[in-house]
Amino acid sequence: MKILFINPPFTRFGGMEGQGGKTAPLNLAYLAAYIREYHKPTPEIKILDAEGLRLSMEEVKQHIKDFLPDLVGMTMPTPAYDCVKEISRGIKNISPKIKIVVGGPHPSAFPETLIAEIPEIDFSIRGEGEIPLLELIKALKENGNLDYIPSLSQKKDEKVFFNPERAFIKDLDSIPFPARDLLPNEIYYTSLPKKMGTTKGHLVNIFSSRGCLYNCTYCESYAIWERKVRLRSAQNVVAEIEECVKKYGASEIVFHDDIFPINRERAIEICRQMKEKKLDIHWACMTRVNFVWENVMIAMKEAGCRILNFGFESGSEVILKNINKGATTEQARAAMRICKKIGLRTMGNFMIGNLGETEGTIRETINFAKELNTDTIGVFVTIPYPGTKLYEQAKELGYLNEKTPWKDYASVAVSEPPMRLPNLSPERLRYWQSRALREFYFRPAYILKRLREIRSWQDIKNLFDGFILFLKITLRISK
Ligand code: B12
Repeated sequence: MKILFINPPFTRFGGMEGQGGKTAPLNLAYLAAYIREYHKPTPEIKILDAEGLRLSMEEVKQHIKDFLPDLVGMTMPTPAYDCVKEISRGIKNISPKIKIVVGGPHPSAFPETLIAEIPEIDFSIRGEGEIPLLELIKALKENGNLDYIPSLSQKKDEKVFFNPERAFIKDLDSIPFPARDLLPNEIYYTSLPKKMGTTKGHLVNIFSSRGCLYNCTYCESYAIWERKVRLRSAQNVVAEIEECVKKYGASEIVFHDDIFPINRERAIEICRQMKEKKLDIHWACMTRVNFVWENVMIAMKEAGCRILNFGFESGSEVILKNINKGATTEQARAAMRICKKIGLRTMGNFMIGNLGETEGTIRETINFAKELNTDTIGVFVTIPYPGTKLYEQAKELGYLNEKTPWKDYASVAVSEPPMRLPNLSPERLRYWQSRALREFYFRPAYILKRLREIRSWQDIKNLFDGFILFLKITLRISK
């Protein structure tokens, strides 16, 4: 059996790029590794990172023709909708025998309707994909019954049948490390505050856990993982880092967990083992303002952590409550005091255009961003992703713009914003987004601070790259 996993090239297909940088599609690499380990005989598997390689639709179709797989698996964030549809049509034109399965955020939000909307797609899988995909492959091979496969949507007599049962892997250590040998590793890099102080080697992304404990209204984590967190053991995580360093020449790592130090003891233990193994890497991770402890942060810095990425979201307590953030501005201030004391660089993310937003609360957010004075910031217009509470709220209030194509559910600038607040026009939101970035970055004290940090040509180049990214984003916004 031949399986081709595709990361659809949606940013080239009319979608909007994120904040720069290129990240490996670890979801597909996890699925590939799991099938390789647990399906015998081992199928022939390829991953086409068409998004990372910026392939054209023609190039994607050519790859499919050349490999002629039995099954194509595509990951599908919402903005990739049209792109996945087009690829699916292409596949069935090449050969109607090739089966197509999709998974990821959009199919997880619409398990009962998606495969009816796009007739070329045979199956979709909601949430964690490893177990259902393995079962699907086995059943397809044996012409078996698909009805018992958890999380699977299939078509019968032109109707969609969705099995709501779920199958989460209990022990994350039982999942093999992602199949990085199937990825074009040399193309991945980070746009995080350039960068983490290293210039050699490659960027590698890692997940040390799955899921999140919180219920932020704008986040789709629940639809994919439910409200539970599963952790890999420190030993398992460090073994993967070691593999990345030794086998793939990694010198920079980004942990993509929702909250890396979710468990203090485990975070400290990961750091201890990283130091013990003398892994010469710099790394970044995401955390929450109420998950910043001085002893943990010191251990993280000593183990090579350079950047902490925060979702502060808003400077208004009212908005923080509205989005159910479960954190306060005071906690954010306290977290920043610790980071500054220890000397960890910080990146702050903010949203504007949430329910209840006014020009007054946006002003609070801009002032708050300047007060926190992180090393860099990102400011995004809120998008109500399907599968989130916010999507339901926006729909109920009549704020959802039905005309917005799925490709515009992307974080930078959008032509037809998916959510229209009665008191803030899209133009006004874009104005404030651009203004927030300008006010933050054009402060003389900030510019001086960045100039003072210059130590090498690489630093000058990094600063220049950062400036170009800033121009790209603000010009796009003000279009
Ligand atoms: C880290 C992260 C990123 C990273 C890495 C993304 C990546 N693809 O790995 C970066 C910063 C690059 C990123 C970019 C974007 N992200 Co992001 N990201 C996340 C985050 C925080 C974690 C993702 C994660 O846990 N991955 C771990 C892997 C193992 O899980 P997974 O990707 O979900 O895959 C599992 C299942 O979904 C399923 N599955 C996935 N694909 C497939 C395919 C098949 C065939 C099958 C069977 C199963 C399957 O099986 C996998 C293994 O169990 C989530 C929030 C969250 N907590 O989930 C948001 C999230 C996924 N991102 C989101 C968005 C919007 C984006 C962007 C579109 C932003 C933009 N540019 O505008 C891009 C899309 C990039 C892309 N090609 O996927 C949204 C998606 C919402 C939506 N409906 O589309 C999320 C849910 C956050 C949110 N707002 O709620 N993101």
